[in-house]
Amino acid sequence: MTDTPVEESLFQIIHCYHQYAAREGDLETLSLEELKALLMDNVPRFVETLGRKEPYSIMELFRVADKNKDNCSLL
Ligand SMILES: [Ca+2]
Repeated sequence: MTDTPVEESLFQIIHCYHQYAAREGDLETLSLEELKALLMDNVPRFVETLGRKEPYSIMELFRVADKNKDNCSLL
């Protein structure tokens, strides 16, 4: 059985996450720099929208998503 389009998209997102998470430090988490690179390289229009219309910057997005509150990585 082949993957559905949604499954294929999810696998691509997971693969992308791991590619960027492995760039520095913990291989399983995204640093702020890794998150910035992932967003700028893969969803530039989304990032542009954040800067123009939404009060959240990438830093704010990172802070909110920082579940363990270590200010240095996202899981
Ligand atoms: Ca990392």
